Amino acid sequence: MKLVASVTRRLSLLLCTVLLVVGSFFLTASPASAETYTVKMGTNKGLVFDPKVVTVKPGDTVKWEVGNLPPHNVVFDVSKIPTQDKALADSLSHKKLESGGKSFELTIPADAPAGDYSYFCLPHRGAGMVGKVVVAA
Ligand SMILES: [Cu+2]
Repeated sequence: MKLVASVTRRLSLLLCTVLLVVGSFFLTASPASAETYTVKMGTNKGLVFDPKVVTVKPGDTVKWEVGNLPPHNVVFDVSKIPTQDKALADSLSHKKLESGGKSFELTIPADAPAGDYSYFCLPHRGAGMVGKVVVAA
């Protein structure tokens, strides 16, 4: 009887382990996992977007965080996006100037054409505060 109880205990432990492993697989393998990329606006490197270039897929999100030397914003350059579509550039842009501690996000539209999307910070463009979102196919 002692042996049966021991085997039953071991089997139930094994079953629990299998259920946990299989369950964790479903938790981590979330469907087509969209990513969020964070870009710092103004760092101890000065008036920069850091990182300067992020490569994303449609459905991913870019989060811009105001760092040093605010205010900052993000204006997509209509002449430097794949379709030169002013409405698209405007819809992607965050023209409101944001002060320290603020952040804002952009989810790349599912139908965004692949290519390079260059942007700048309006008050600091002349100082070289420019960045790029590369939308991969
Ligand atoms: Cu700026």
